[in-house]
Amino acid sequence: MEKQIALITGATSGIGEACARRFARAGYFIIITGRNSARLQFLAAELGPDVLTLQFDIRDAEACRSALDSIPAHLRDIDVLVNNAGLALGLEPEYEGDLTDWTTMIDTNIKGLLYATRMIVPGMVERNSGHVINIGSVAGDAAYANGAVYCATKSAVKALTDGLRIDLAATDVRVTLIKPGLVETNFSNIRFHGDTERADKVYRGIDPLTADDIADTVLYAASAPKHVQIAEMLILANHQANGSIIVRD
Ligand code: 8X3
Repeated sequence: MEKQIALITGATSGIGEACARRFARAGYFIIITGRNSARLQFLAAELGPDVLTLQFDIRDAEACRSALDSIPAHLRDIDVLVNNAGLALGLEPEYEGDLTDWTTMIDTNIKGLLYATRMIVPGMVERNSGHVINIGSVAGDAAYANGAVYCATKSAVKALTDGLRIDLAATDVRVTLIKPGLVETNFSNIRFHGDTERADKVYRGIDPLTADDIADTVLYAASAPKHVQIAEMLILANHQANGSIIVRD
């Protein structure tokens, strides 16, 4: 049987990178995308030979289109799309937020996810086969203090996932939303623009999730029998009740 093909966006770090490793180990051919060419090549060298790298900025619809158009014909029938590319920038009151941070989050977390979906899902519909797995967040369930715009983008991911599932209900294409809680990756370092001390505090006094924990759930959803559609999974660190309630040692 031919290898299944998984395309993972934002695969150069964190949950995306962990998904790339998990799917490669599970026997998938993987297409990994991201902006950082060196990181993509590094990962490909580790995981090869069944890896294709696509270097582009997901915020740029034209770049997204031409990267996807460059996929060789024998790798175009993507079985699993993991819409992972996303980030948080800043943690401050909504009325004091940075406009550039907002634009970057909205363009990556919402528009980038939409571009990949719009360009890849029609092929799945045509073949009546495929699986879209969107990485949302506990932050999409309810706003938390100083995180309104990030939370709003993840609420949008929830709405877009639900909408896609409705629009694909007559097909065999499955749609899943994975909502992680506190996962220790470079997420907070990016959020705080490289302030590692502030980033470290986010995970102090709890046992946070790892990127591998989340990649396991993504692969679990993808591996479920075809009649099983894991619609949504919320995965929290122990001692985390939701986006706001975290009990630390
Ligand atoms: C990441 C989870 O709680 O740090 O989306 O916003 S949280």
